[in-house]
Amino acid sequence: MTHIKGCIFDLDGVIVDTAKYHYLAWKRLASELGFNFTEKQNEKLKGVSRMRSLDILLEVGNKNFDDDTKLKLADKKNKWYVEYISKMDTSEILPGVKDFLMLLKKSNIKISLGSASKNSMLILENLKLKDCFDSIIDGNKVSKAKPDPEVFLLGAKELNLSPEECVVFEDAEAGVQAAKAANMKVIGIGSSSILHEADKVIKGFENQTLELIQF
Ligand code: B16
Ligand code: MG
Repeated sequence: MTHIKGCIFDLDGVIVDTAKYHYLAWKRLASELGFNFTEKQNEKLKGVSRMRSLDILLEVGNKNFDDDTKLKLADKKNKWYVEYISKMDTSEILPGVKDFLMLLKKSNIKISLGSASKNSMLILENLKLKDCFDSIIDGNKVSKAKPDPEVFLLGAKELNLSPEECVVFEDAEAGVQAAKAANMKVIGIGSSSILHEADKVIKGFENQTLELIQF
């Protein structure tokens, strides 16, 4: 039996549903560039870095730009996205998440964030969850995007734990692969048909107990 001493949480899609705000901002950019962007196409951007997301969007619209223009476009999208997430509050924390974090704290299990988002800090502050975390690893601290394990390995390191002592909570396929590459247990949040590589898959944190992190 593996004794889990640390939990590493992805942010978007696990703690909060920011995908809808990313979608609104990318859709606005697409519309400015003269093409439509559907919610289904937005699925491909989940868990993916900002610049890779832009590349996927531009592929959809069949558009090509030089690197400098691409940086400006990503920046524009981010400004709109930040406008949306600035209005977030604690009511947007996904059901059961706060209670589960409290349960981990009470049980002396260490907690880290492992997110690709460079806006993680602003989101955690608005959700009033920053103090729950012993370590926060976000898109500003890593150079390699998921499925590279860097974000989760850094999390374990900051918690002073070995990867084998940690479990990752992820909603995206690339994130599940990153956790596996880090040699960690992984619990998928969402559908088991998409997250089939995860050790367990749950719909959400409502009514979960410590049994969840027993393997
Ligand atoms: P930003 P996660 C990811 O967060 C999102 O799922 C993904 O859609 C987004 O492109 C990425 O963060 C970068 O976000 O533009 O705010 O830096 O799921 O790893 O918490
Ligand atoms: Mg995610």
